[in-house]
Amino acid sequence: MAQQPEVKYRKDYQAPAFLIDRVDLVFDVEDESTRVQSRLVVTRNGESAERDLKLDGSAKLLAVLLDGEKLDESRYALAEDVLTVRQVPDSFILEVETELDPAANTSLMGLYASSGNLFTQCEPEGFRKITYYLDRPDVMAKFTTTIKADKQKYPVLLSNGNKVGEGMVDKKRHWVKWVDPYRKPSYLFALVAGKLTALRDKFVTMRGREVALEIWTEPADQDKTAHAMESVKHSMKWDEERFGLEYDLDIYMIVAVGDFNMGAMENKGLNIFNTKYVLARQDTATDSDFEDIEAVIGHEYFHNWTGNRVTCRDWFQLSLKEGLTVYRDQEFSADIYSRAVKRIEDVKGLRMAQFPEDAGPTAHPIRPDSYIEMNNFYTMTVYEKGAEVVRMYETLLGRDGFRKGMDLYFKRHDGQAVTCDDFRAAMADANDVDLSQFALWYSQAGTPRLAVSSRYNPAEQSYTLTVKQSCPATPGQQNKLPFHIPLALGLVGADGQDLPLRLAGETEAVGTSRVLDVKAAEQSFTFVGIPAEPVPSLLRGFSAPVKLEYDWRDDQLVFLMANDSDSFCRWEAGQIFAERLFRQLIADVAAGRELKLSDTFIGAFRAVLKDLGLDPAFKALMLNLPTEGEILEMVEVADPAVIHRVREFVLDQLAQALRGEWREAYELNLTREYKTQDSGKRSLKNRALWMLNRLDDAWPAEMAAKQFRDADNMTDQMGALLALRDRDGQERDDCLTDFASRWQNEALVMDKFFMLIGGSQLEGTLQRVEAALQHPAFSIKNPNKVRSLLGAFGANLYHFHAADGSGYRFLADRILELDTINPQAASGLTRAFRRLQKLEPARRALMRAELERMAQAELSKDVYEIVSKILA
Ligand code: B3K
Ligand code: ZN
Repeated sequence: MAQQPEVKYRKDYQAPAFLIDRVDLVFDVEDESTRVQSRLVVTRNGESAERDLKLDGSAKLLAVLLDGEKLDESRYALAEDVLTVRQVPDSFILEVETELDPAANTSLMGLYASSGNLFTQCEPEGFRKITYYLDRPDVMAKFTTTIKADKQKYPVLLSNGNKVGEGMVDKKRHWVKWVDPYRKPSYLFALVAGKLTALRDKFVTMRGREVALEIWTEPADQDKTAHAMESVKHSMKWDEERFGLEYDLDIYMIVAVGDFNMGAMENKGLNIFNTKYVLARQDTATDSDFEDIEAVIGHEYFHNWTGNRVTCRDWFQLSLKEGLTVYRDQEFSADIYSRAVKRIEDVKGLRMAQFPEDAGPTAHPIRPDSYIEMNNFYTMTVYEKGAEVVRMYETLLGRDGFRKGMDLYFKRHDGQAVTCDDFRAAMADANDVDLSQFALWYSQAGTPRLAVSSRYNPAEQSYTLTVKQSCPATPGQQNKLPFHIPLALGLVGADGQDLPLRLAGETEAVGTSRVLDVKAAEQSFTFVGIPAEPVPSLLRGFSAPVKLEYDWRDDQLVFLMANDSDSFCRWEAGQIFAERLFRQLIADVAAGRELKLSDTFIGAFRAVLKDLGLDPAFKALMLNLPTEGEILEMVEVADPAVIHRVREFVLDQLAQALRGEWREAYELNLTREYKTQDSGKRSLKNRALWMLNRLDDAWPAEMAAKQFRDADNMTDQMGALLALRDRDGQERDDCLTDFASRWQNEALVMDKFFMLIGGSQLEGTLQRVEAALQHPAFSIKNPNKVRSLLGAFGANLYHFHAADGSGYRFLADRILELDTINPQAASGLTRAFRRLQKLEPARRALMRAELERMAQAELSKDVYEIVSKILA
C-alpha cells in the first residue's frame, strides 16, 4: 500500500450540507462506452454554511453545468474521488456528464458488463463510479432514468420504478424511460440493459392492487425460474400477514446475473440477483439451493420496507436494515419449513462463521465504529449477529410487542434515513419498557459468555441458578459492561416432562419455559416448588448469541438429547457432548494416549438414529458433529492436523459401530419419485451414505455410484458425490468426470464441481485445485467460481493449513492476483487467514510470513484493511 488509506469514524457523522430533490439520468449506451448525463436539483440543507458543493465520484468527467452554464475549471476542482463545485447558490440545477467503460469494469461495482449485458451494483458506494453525486444514504431523491441503446443488442432496458414511456431514437436505437415515485438514496439505483427474457406473473395485494411480477434471465435459463416466482409471491403474502406490509409499486422485477459480488441487491423495484439465488430446477439445484433461493428472494423483497422505505442514515447503521431483514427472512423460512430445523441451521451458521469473526482480529460491534472500506463490513456480525439482536427484542417483548414496535418504527420513520437507536427507541416506546442497557449489543463486540451453576435445596424444594456473564476483550475494547441478555430456559423432571416454573416471590407458576432477564455481571434466580433435582435446559431456542457454560453430566446430556421439549436444546445437548469428547481426544493425542470412543457416546447416537419418531431433517442435524472449524474455536491453541485426525477418528468409529443402523437409515429413507417435501428424507439418507462410505468395504461406493447414476435430482447426485469425494477409487473418478462433462454448460452446477474439488480431504487436493484453475469452466473473474474453488479451499482446514505452508502460499498468490481484478472478491478470500493467532507456532509463523508478503504488495483498500488488522 503506497499510502495509508483514510479511516472513517462513526463519531464524525455530519448531516449533508446540500440535499438533492430530483435526479434525472440519461444513459447513452454505445458499443465502446456509455455516456451518462445527470441533472440534479440541489438545495442547501437548512442553515449550512458550506459554500462549496462536494460530490463523490471517480468516473471520467466530460462536463459540468450550473443552472445551464458550462463551468470552466476555475469554477470546479476535480481531485481523486471528489468534485468540488465552488461558490454555489442556495438552490440550483447541476448537470454532470460522465463517460464509462462497463466492459473494462471487473470490480463489478458501478456499471459493468456480464455476458454482453449491462448491470449496476451501487451499494454501498458504487453510484459514484457512474456519476458525481452526494453518494450517501441520507440524501434521498426522486429519480427518473432514460436509457438509450441499440434495439438489437439491448432489447430490454430496465430501471427503478414504473415504466412511463418508450420509443425509437433513430432507426437502430430505442429508448425507455422509468420514474421512481419514491425518494431513495443513490445506493438503491439500478439499471439493466441486454438480451433477456422474462417469466411473468402477478400478485394482488391485500388492498386489491395488482402488481406485475417479472423475473428476467438469459433465454437459456428461463426454464429455471418457476421456483423464484413462487418465492416472490410467498414473500409478498407473508409480509402482509405477519407485518401488515404491502408492496408499493405497480411492478416488481428480479434480474439474474452470473457475475455478481454477493447474493442479491434490493434496488427499488428492480432487484438484481446472483443467478445462484434465482435459478433452480430439480435436476440442477439441491434442496438447500431451493431453500436458499426462497430465503434470499424473501430477504430482498422484505428490504422494500426495512431498507428502502426506511433506510440507514449512514453506513455504520447497516445492521439497522440488514440485521432486521435477516431476522425477517429467517422468520419467513421458519414459517414455511420447519421452525426447529431452521433455528438449528441458523445457529450452526452463526457458530461456524460469526463466532470466529467475533473472536478474531476483525471483530467489530454490529454497529462498527470505523472502517477503511465499507464493503468489508457486510459481515456475519452485521448480518447474522445483527439478526440475533433483533430476535432478542422479540424474545424480550413477545411477538405482539415486537409487532407494536415495528408498527411504530414505520409510523415514525417512513421515508427517512435513520439509526439503530431510532429502531431501539421505537421498540422501547411502543412497549413502554427501558431498553437502555440493551444498547450495549450495538456497541460492544465479542461473544459474551454465560457461566451457569445450579444448587438444589431438597429441604426447601428450591432450585437456584447462578448466572455469571463476561465478554472477552476484542480489538480496541478491553473492558465490557454487562449486557441485557434474555435467557430462555426450562427445568426437566426425571420423567422427561418440563416442570412448572415459579420464581421465589411469585404466587403461581408461569408456564414451563420462560425468559429470565439477565442484566448484572452475576445474578441468581431461585425456583420454588421443585420436588426433585431437575436437569436444566438452558438457552432454549438459542435465546441470545452467547456461549453458555454449564457442567452437565454425560448422562444428563444423553437425557436431554432424548427428552428436551425444546428442539434447539435437544440438538445442542448432542453438540455439547461431542465438544466434550473432542476436547478429551485432543488432550489424548497430546499425551500420546490411545484414542477411544465411549459406549455412552455411541449409544446416544444409536438412539437418535433408531428413533423413528424424529423428523428426518432434524435427525440428520442431530447426527451432524461440530465441524473442524467449530472445533478450532473450542481450543486455545489449534493444530489443524490434530483436529482433523480426531474428528475423522470419531466419524470412523461412529460409521463402524453403527454400520447396520446407517444402512437401515439409508434404505428406510429411499424415496420413489422426487417430491419437494421429501427433502428431510434425502438429507438423512445422504448423511447415511456419507457415513457408510467411511467403511473400507466396496459396497458403499457401489451404492453411491448407483445413486449417482439413477438420481433424478441434484440433491441425490451431490449426496453421492459428497460420499465418494474423499475416497480414492474408480467410482469417485468416474462419477466426477461424468458430472463435469454432463453439466459443462450449466455454470451453477459447475460451481458445485469446483466446490467438491476445493473441499476435498484427499491427499493431493492442492494439486487438483491448481489444475482446476485451468479448467475451461473456471474463471477468476467470476465471484461464484472464486468462492466455489478458492473459498472452499480456504475453508478446508486440513489442506489450507498444510504443515509445509503450501496452502497459505497458494491462497496468498491467488489473492494478490485477484486483488487487481476484483478487490471485494479478493478481500473475501483473505478472511481465511484470520485465525492466525489460534494456530500452533509453526503454522502461525508460516501464515504470518504470507500475510507479511501480501502487506508488501500494492493492495486495494479492501485487502489492505483485512491484512493489516490480522497482522496488528
Ligand atoms: N444489501 C445488499 C448487499 C450489498 C453488499 C455490498 N457489498 C444485499 C442484501 O443484504 O440484501
Ligand atoms: Zn440485506
